[in-house]
Amino acid sequence: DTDDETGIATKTRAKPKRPSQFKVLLLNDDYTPMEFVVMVLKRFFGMDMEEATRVMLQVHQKGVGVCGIYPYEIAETKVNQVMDAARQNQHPLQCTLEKA
Ligand code: NFA
Repeated sequence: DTDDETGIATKTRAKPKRPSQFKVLLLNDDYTPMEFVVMVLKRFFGMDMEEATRVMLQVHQKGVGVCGIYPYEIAETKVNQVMDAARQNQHPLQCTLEKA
């Protein structure tokens, strides 16, 4: 770009950035049934039984686990889908976002 006042070239163009990615995290609690967590991971994150069970157990044992990494809008939609399903079934399951 060229500065209007001085004619000196200045860097005002935006750098082309990749769309930022967000981790969708699932948090452990003492009450949500393991089967419900597995169902959520299969339904909203496209996991098969084996992967869903592995991620559920990781959350159960370590307190938190990554369900997937997505662009912001998709990650937000998945958090809302999980939270809606948990609320409808009266489970305290918590799902949140974190910048990857
Ligand atoms: N800790 C829950 C139980 O023992 C299972 C669970 C796993 C809950 C992963 C939330 C996330 N019923």
